[in-house]
Amino acid sequence: MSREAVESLLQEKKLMDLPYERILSSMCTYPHEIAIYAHKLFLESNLGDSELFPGTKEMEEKVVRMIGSLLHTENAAGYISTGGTESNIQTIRAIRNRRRKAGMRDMNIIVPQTAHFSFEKVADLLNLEVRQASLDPQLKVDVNAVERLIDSNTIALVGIAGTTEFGQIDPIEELSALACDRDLFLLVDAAFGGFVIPFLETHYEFDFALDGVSAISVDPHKMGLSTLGAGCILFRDPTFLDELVVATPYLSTKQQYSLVGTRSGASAAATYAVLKCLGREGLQEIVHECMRLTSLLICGTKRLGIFPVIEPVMNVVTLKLPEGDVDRVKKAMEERRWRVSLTRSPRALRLVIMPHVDEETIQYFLEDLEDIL
Ligand code: 0PR
Repeated sequence: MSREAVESLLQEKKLMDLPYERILSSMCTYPHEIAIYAHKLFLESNLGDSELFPGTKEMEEKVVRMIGSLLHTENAAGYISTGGTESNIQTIRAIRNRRRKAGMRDMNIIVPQTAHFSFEKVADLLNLEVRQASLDPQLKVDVNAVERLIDSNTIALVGIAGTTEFGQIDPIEELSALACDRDLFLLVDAAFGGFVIPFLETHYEFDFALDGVSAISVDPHKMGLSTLGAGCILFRDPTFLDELVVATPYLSTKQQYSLVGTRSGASAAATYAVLKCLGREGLQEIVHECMRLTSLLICGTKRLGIFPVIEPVMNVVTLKLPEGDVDRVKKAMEERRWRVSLTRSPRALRLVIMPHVDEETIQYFLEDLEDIL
């Protein structure tokens, strides 16, 4: 095919994809303009053989340090993963490998019922039992339930700082105390919340400031406005990275700790660029605007007699609708070109107020919701 023909084919496919403007179901958004610039500039860079790309490697190291410092330790070791799923697999794999070396078998980990479905992949790939702890009425994990599930084969606890469905923060402080007390690894899955919680007006303890937190997963490709394919893994104890190492004898780089081999440096560069460009102040502004719009949305729905399942902690809103209405409202919204999602339990309408949402969008959405109801 000619170049022009391929281009028009691509344009045709692009038109089939939805623009983000009316998408309220996604934890992704348009990357920041500087992220797009950086991504293009480092398109061919491969962190899987990082000695060939020392500039990219340096940016990755700086990102790990910057995110570490945001999360209260500059000495954390880690790398830019492909996203939250790889981060969850790799952090749990590190502790699994360490315990396996010590002779442990039939290991289990304990996650909240609200854990992301990536933990199903963790269970399958790592041959671990993943036990689900029940929640309290505010949809945070019940720490007593976690404690009851611990046995001599438990190697790790997981707390979520920004649950996928409800945007809730588990009681990480209590989980941290429990992890210290029982000598367990604690992973905080802050894939979504890592770039939100530090900038909220309410203060939450959820990061390395707590002694029991062993590892944190944060995704720059969600609220960090980076390009897709940017997660970040951080271990408090750098020796956990050694548990993931394989030798790569014929490469210029002699070892690798990432799950994937060839690994795009573009999303690492994009993340570096956004952090440098926005800094904490810029990120805070974005979070504050998302939270302002979240409040506006909630005020509007309350006026319609629709109340949230929990008062939003971050920019995730879940709305209680009369039994039987949830599917009808979702379908009617989709007919009006909105994209919304549903939670599993309790069943509710779920909206994520990402940076691509503006005040006008909230108003149009509320008008359509009123009309449909
Ligand atoms: N941990 C948490 C708390 C998450 O919310 C997610 C993804 C992950 C881990 C896994 O991250 P990756 O998808 O980067 O591997 N949460 C979103 C979700 O499942 C991901 C998403 C984003 C899905 C945009 C759809 C979408 O349009 O809803």
